Amino acid sequence: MASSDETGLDPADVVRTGARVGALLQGDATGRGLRIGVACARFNGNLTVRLLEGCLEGLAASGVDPADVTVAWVPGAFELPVLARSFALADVAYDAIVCLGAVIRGETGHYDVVAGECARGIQEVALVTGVPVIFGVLTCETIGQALERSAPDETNKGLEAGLAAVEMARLLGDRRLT
Ligand code: INI
Repeated sequence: MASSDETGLDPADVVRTGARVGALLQGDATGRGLRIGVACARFNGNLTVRLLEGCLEGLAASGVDPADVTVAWVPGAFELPVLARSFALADVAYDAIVCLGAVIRGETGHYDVVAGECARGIQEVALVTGVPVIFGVLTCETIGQALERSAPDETNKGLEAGLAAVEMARLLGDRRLT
């Protein structure tokens, strides 16, 4: 299988293609002033807390003020969409929402239902409300894979989710999209 090193976008290509169009829009990693809601599942909590650590690290590294981050826990991944919806509709205007969870096929007979409905619901909230909702949910075959994807390093999927939240909040905040 190709690694993301092989398939990732070369920044030079962004510059090259951007020079051929009227406007190039992309988010950046400037988190200062952004309000972020983080929904985290308690199920498989020894894994999701590792995602949460990574996410908070990514937000802080982007300059998001910790006082502007709200974390809420739900029982499991199935409940993440309804919490994301409440964040998105809250009077506090969250600029982005991150959903964190871990669904492991070997551990559940209804993996497909939990993982599928979680993903579908999260996307629905984002599309209906227009607030970016980031899918930081591990869907793995084994606990080993889940541990690997929540490792305390730059490959942590919670870290990626935090960075994606800042990027999407900044992109959708561009005045050419408002
Ligand atoms: N919730 C998860 O977050 N991960 C799982 O792997 C999982 N399994 O294995 O079933 C899981 N189930 C709980 C589910 O998310 C709900 O909390 C529960 O069904 C109550 O609605």
